[in-house]
Amino acid sequence: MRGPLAISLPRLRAHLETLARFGRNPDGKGITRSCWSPAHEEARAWLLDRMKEAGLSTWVDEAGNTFGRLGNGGPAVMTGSHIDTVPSGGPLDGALGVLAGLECLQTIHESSTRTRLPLMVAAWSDEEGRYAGLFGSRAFTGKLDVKHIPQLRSADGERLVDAMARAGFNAYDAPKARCNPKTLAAYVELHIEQGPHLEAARIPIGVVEGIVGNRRKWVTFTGQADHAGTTPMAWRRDAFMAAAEYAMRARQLIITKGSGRSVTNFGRVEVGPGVANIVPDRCVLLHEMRELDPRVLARLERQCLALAKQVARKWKLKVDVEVISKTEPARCAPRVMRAVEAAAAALKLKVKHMPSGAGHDAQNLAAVTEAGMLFIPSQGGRSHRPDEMSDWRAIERGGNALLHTLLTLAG
Ligand code: HGY
Ligand code: MN
Ligand code: MN
Repeated sequence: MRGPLAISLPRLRAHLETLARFGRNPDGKGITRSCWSPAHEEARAWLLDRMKEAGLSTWVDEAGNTFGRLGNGGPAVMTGSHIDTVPSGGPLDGALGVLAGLECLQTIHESSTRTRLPLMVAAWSDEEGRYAGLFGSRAFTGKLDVKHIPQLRSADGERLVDAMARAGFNAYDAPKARCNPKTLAAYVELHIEQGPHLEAARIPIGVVEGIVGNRRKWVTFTGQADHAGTTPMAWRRDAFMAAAEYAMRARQLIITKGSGRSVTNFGRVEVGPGVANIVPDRCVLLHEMRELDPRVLARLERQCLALAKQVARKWKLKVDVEVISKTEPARCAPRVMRAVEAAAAALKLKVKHMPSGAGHDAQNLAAVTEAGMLFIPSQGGRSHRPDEMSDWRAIERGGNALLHTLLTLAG
């Protein structure tokens, strides 16, 4: 008597280890596979070959999203994640969801298991937002504002239009990737937790209840260059000092006035002219804040804008706040959460219901179909760093829980 349908961990492990080689840093530590980069495009070509080998029909849309499909007729049950990484990232963030999804569809195909609805797996472009957060799923769900496209650029100034052209895409065509929601029945994404809670609770599967929203901005303080030796301290209109005060006070505001779960980060600071003996006249902060409750997020955004203006007035200088990307919080669909619970129960795996402090493409898919996520534990809660990893047993459990969730949703 055969047990329940199960994925092939050896095959999934081989695919994860192969994908991890695309964009491996020269020192062997960490992976840098930014979207549209040569390493990313080689990885995309490799993924398309694996999808074809698995018996899927494949295509790439105008926003650079890569799809594999099993079966036709009727709205599809979709899974997926992303194959782009942060700089010096790990082997599982995104890759797990794409390759476990592929493994599930291949297992279903090879076992000739017939589902009522077709199945799809997607690799969404630029999830990590080197140019704009969750770019591919934003375009697919009709949330891409085409007038923003010319300004979208990486933190080191490369325009999205140029990066996409280099990979053979026309950025201005990206909005054509918008889907017809009627072609979708549900979306479920497997991802590493990227935090410590599942491992601490010794629970193998996380059922995600909601995904935080995010506000990402450039905050630029413009003061006045002066001689760093002769200018009296009280006269200085020091852009760096204003930015430093803003950063510390914004962090305090988000901790004390947020929901208690609200978080904020300053991932990059640029100071100009950038020499020892000139008082800085320009300081640019890359500032993001995250929160599950949309009202709290909107309030924190307003309060931080008011704080920036207040600090600029105090230091007698200008401030400019430019929105890079806005992603709304999303609640996961009860039907998808129940399907994850049923799959875990069938596999005798305990579950923990939890929010996601990381952003994910699922929060965009939630705008067009019933969407949800399941997590597996991250070793030490580590992610967005070279030593991001999960146990292979945890990966196998996650892959099988995804498989049975898809079978439940696809009937
Ligand atoms: O930043 C995030 O939350 C995700 O890893 N892109
Ligand atoms: Mn991710
Ligand atoms: Mn990530």
